Amino acid sequence: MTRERKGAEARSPLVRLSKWMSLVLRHEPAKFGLVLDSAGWARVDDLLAAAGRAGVPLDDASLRRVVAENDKRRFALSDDGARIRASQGHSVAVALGLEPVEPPAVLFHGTATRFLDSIRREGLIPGRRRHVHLSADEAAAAAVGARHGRPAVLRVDAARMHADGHRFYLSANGVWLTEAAGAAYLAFPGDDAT
Ligand code: HQG
Repeated sequence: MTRERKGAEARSPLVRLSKWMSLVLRHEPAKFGLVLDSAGWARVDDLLAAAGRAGVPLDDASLRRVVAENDKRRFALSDDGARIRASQGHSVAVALGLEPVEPPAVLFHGTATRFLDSIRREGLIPGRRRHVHLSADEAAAAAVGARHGRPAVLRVDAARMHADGHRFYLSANGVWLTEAAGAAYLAFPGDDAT
């Protein structure tokens, strides 16, 4: 994504609302006076009230547009439409209630080249989030890596991790999640793939 395009996106009102919703529903509910339940759900009415207090122009219609139109489908509504949560990406402690599922044989993780030495030593760790985020799609992983700097895409031997007992989860918006991935399961750019 070019700098210009990124700037244009950041200026779009719905993107700005989505970023605020991510901040509140993934990272800082308490700062905005919001309480999430243990699975990460907030009452829509409470989120709208929190927005009002924060001076964020979020109303019921724009919230539902963000949910429906968000590029990565980051948010989900409960069946009755009364509650909302982020589908993944939390730093606050939530139990999303996802069932472990068998992953594709190979998954990808996008990162920045400056993290590679550390990842070779420690493997992939979740940092401030609850999970390591992986993608079935190499190009999508490259885009995630590019957010952090010069992108590098790692191949994750998900089949072997799964065989070794590591659990994988698929978020409602298609992101693969696992707790950590040891360096032995990773192939780095330039490694011999054979
Ligand atoms: C790196 C986006 C040093 C890791 C995306 C990443 C994703 C290490 C950074 C979601 C490391 C954490 C998450 C180690 C991992 N040493 N660095 N041992 N292990 N790292 O933002 O995966 O747009 O928390 O490679 O689509 O970049 O927000 O994680 O570079 O699904 O909806 O530490 O965010 O979704 O960065 O991105 P992040 P991420 P949204």
